[in-house]
Amino acid sequence: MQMTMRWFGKGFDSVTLEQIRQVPGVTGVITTLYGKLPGEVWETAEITALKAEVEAAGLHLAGIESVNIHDAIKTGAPERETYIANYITTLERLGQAGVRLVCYNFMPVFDWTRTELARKREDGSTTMAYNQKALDAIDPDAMTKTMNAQSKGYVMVGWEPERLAHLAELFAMYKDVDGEKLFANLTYFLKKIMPVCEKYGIHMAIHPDDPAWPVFGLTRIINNKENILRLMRAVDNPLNGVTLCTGSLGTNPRNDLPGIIAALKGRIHLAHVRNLRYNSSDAVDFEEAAHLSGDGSLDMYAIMKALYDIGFDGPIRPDHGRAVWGEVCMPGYGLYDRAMGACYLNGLWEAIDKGHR
Ligand code: CS2
Ligand code: MN
Repeated sequence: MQMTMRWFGKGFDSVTLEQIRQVPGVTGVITTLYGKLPGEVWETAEITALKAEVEAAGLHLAGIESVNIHDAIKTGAPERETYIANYITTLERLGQAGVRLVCYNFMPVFDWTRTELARKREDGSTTMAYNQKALDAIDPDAMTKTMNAQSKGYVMVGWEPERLAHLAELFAMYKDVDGEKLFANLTYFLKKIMPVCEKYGIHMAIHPDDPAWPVFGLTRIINNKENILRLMRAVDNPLNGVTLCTGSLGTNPRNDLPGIIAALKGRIHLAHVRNLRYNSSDAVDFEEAAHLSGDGSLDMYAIMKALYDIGFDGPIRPDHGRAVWGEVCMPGYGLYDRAMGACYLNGLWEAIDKGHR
């Protein structure tokens, strides 16, 4: 595996490439052109500049997270053909620049959803948290406003104000989109892009839904072993793979993470490894814990061992971190806690590896 960290780009991220370079064992970044809206074509010059910037800092551009999918593709609207063509152009340009990994998600309207961005923990750190009762008590509009109000001025992943300004229209677009339709639209899209992926060896890695159940009545389909395997079979090409995000799949305590990893051998192209703490057995309330197993509900050793056992050799990144030591950063994406996470995951991997010799 290759240990990486996510970086949002200069002007968007509070963390610098120079800081990431100094985290022991981190050799690459997972990055994106953060200002791009879903559906926009990426320019070759912007892609090559991004790559050059990362490499000048002594790091490797390990993959793009994300090239986001336009809602017309997700809903199967007639304009999807234009947006699929745009997506193919972007993939073509990424492929020409040597990019071989692209993460994306297929969640309707909202990306990940939390009801709190800075819940205070007993050690004084703050973290993102979810409470189903709190979610049920508000409407999507209020949710968008509170998310953006708590984001300390940072534009958060998947919560672009430009797009969410049209919330009512977005919800109307998804009115008749049930799980089956969404699945059909996803496979339609994947089949169309597979030729360009084949041409350049681009590994597509779908990010699971977070949380792993419908929110605000919008369906969610990438949320358990069965559904993910169904997608792997529907487009049975090794380039159609997944981002194994433990914090997203792990929101559902019934998801057996090591079992899911074993079942996806050969199809995991990127791993997001982070811990969660369930504050109730049915995950009605959970918070994002430190990466350490002992701080949360997930067994991080078992997760890393399962990745090791399938011979995973792609990029891993710590995922959301807490805000610690007074750091001012985008919620979930400060330097300190994620750097601790990277060191811990590297330590687990070293121990597992040495135990095998
Ligand atoms: C999130 C997502 O859990 C995560 O990694 O921060 O926003 C994720 O980057 C996207 O869903 C991937 O498209
Ligand atoms: Mn993730």
